[in-house]
Amino acid sequence: MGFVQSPPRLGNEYEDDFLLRSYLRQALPASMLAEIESQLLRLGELSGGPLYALQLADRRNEPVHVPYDAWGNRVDRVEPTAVWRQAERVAVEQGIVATPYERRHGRYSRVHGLALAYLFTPSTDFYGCPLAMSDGAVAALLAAGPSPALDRALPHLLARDPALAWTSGQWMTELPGGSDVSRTETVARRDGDGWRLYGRKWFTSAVNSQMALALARPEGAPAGSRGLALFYVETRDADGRLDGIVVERLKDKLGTRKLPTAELTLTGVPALPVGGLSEGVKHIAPMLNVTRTWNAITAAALLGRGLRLAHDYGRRRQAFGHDLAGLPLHADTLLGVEAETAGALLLAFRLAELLGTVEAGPSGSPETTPAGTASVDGSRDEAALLRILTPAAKLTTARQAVAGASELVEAFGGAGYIEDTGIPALLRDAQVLPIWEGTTDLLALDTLRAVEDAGGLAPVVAEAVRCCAHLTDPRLTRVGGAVCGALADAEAWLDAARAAGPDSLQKGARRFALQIGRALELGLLAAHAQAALASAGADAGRRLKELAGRFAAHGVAPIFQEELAASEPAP
Ligand code: MFK
Repeated sequence: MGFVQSPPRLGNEYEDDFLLRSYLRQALPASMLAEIESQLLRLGELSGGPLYALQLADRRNEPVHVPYDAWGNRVDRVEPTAVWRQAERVAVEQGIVATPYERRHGRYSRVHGLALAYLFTPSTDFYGCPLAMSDGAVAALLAAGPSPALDRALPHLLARDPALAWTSGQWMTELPGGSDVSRTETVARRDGDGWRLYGRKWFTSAVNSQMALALARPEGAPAGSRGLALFYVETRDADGRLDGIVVERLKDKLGTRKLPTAELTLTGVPALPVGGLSEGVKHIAPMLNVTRTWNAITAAALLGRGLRLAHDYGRRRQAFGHDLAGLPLHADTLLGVEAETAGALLLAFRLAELLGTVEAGPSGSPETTPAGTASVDGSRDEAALLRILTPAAKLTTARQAVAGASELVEAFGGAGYIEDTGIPALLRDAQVLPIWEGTTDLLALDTLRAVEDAGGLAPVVAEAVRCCAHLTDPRLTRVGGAVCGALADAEAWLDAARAAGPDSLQKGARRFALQIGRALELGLLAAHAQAALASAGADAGRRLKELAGRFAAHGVAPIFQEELAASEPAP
């Protein structure tokens, strides 16, 4: 037999992740990292070992919708894949949803929980989706205050016992609108024993969740989004049968094919209002913000996974008398993806830090400041920064995931295009990230709104200043200059676009949001590299500095120069 290529392999996904480990070393108090590192190592081993092997072996299987039993009874069973059954158990045992709310390490518990999610998600065929929604459901229920729904759901959503654990769905999208939910047609009707929902939900993720949060319009409520209310729904009755819910079909999607996304008809499912009978969008917003944070973490995680596979493959694959890894152009291409991955990871975890701080509330415990950083002053500023960065980070990292996944698939040559290598799924799955939980354009508009609500870009500029304050390396100092310049341009654009009117604001919103996201990624990367130069050893510091330089060369300024010129006073 002639030549046979050995496939790419993964090792311990925590041990082999230079960027994640470097970030956690800087961001977490040393005593905390020492305490949680054995769990990260165990999950890294599981993710790169048995879970990845199962994922490859289970590649062809997809969830199956069984509408009727053998005797003609409507059952609407959805049979998950083998990976999902395993993932459900691992997620609960590792406490991926519970960790941020148990707050064993105060505000850092959110970083801990999302570091677990980061390691877990790439090997579990998007089981991160129901986990993200469950995490978001906890956030929304807590934000709405004491309620029977909260009492009922919380012990299940935060359970560490697989026998008790639930996940949550998020039912918003309907035929008239995915981005614009104000046209929601689902109606909530009050009858003798409480509220029931009637309508059609067009995309509902993870239909086998035990509960969901759903938007519906109470009968008689005004049109538009303010007339919507948020409802808590349990999907099955005491006998385990779907209660007032018909699963019409599973969606035939481009990617995330292991995730049972379904079309549902609600035929009177019992429901409890959450937070009153209006302003449903406002009440579901905490859920959206949490799932958008998960989205950003997942973008970085998928890029990291693809990079480790590509690096391993590069060491196994020979071409032109070298292994691929030794070919300067191949190495340079991967370095470009690694630079984008580093920016995405640092921004996604910065979001996690802010979420952890804001969740603690103003009286949260004053834990030690992470090494190499200074905290933004005041919880109000942190809340404003979190509000702006949530959409900006989601949209920036999601676009990076798609571009990076495309590059990574190409790094395998033809093998990257062949289904049973498992590589193509990387690109298909990445493509969901800029779509669900709000498209890039929609989130750009949300970024703009959040900036206006904050009275301008001051929280973002303060964050950039914080990042650049301790830069001393000459190259990193130049990088810091690019960050501040990009944000000054963003502010100038905002003034000019405001003056020009709503159409100008809308037209440039995507470039504006990307400029914020990319500039902060670069600022965080420069600060991280500078701190590593000082403390983590010359090799790590040099590598991070090279990544910062490469990211800067890619550019952080999508706003058009002509748009800025319009803001300059006439000569
Ligand atoms: C592993 C990866 C994890 C991800 C898994 C997730 C899988 C889930 C699958 C899905 O369900 S995907 C579908 C998700 N759908 C969306 O994300 C909806 C996208 N559309 C939007 O986000 C729109 O901007 C929105 C529906 C919120 C707009 O609604 P409206 O009807 O125009 O309401 P409006 O007036 O914009 O906002 C109402 C209030 O909510 C305002 O407050 P005020 O009344 O005080 O002015 C807003 O400021 C507030 N609000 C809106 N978005 C907010 C928010 N507040 C905080 N954070 C936000 N994100």
